[in-house]
Amino acid sequence: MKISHADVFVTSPGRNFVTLKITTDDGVVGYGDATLNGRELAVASYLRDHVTSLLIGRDPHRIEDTWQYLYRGAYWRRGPVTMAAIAAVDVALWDIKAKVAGLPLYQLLGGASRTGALAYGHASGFDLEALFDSIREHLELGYRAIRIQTGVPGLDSVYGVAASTKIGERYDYEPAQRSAAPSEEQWDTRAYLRHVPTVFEAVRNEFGPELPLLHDGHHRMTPIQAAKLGKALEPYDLFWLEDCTPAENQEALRLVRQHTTTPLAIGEIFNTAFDYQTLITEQLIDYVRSAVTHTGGITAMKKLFDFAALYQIKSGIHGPTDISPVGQAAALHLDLAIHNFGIQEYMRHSPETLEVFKTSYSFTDGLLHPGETPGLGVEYDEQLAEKFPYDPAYLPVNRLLDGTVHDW
Ligand code: CS2
Ligand code: MG
Repeated sequence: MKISHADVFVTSPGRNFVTLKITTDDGVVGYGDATLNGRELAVASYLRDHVTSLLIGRDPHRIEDTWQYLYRGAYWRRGPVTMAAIAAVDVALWDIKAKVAGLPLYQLLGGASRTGALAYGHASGFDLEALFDSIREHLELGYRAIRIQTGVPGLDSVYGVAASTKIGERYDYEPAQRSAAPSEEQWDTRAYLRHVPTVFEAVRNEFGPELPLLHDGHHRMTPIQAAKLGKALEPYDLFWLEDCTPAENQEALRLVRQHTTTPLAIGEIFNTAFDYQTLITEQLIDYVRSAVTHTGGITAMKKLFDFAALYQIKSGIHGPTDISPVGQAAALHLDLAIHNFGIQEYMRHSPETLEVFKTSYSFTDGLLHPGETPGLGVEYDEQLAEKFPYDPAYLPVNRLLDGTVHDW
């Protein structure tokens, strides 16, 4: 069996996605997600101009060898563009291997360790009333764990707070304002730090102590600010506080960790296990947030989770709507199979996205399941995809009130 074709598709059914399709000489097709929000065409070019021709004629079953060939062979290692491209190849090859075996992919990863993957959804509202409506709507949909984001008094908009809280109306809300140039938002950390604990207090009073609650700090705090927030949130028993600091400086998490028992999750912008080396070996975090799409695919993620498991650190795979259904399906197969599963982010794609990508995963009583279709269980409708051409859209830029550019 040999790879005979490798094609890259860019489409925008609601938002932009990059998909790699690998076809074998006996007609088996595998898909991989190569979407990098706001930098989609860079990954498409990396694949088209530097990778697809190298795949032709290779044995699709040699997944580890192909991974090492692309990672080491390029000489230039790591980085989000490279690792998204490698991930797409890796996931497409796993899709092919599982289809040839006639098994859902999770069976090749060791089989199911659980009946389904606990998912969390994004509730948000600019004020408490809108937030409570959004939480209720998520509970009605069956979510058993909920991320909470709100507006901050004095700021006009905050990234991660939906323009409309009604699912279906404008659920696919990130970036908050999609435009050909990044929109600009304002930020005030002191106002945020004062406000967030009051929000969690109100949510606990309204919804009780049991519901697992999460919060995303989006890299906006310094270590001492993050320590302060983690400590202030302890009475509200968070499932996790995400991306409290820009964790390129892994050592910074020592300070946060010394001050708070609020569980910490980090890693959606990381792309290799090396980004976690100190965080994992010193047990400075509790959850690994990488996306399969941005961290080298299933091969690399399986190794990363096995490494994390040695330190009782669990998974919390990144699953926003800028991960395509192909990337989301890959995550669900891992979630079902690995022992140290923690939680899976599940934002739900728009109806247009789900017409182009036909999925076989399900969401029942708060649990996701990848389904029993051989392979990943996602089909890509090429003809329909062509009706949604690439639409430049960027994530926002954040500025402090004095105009200084800040993390968002
Ligand atoms: C967010 C993401 O899901 C999350 O936790 O941080 O929505 C993130 O902002 C986007 O994926 C960026 O592309
Ligand atoms: Mg996040």
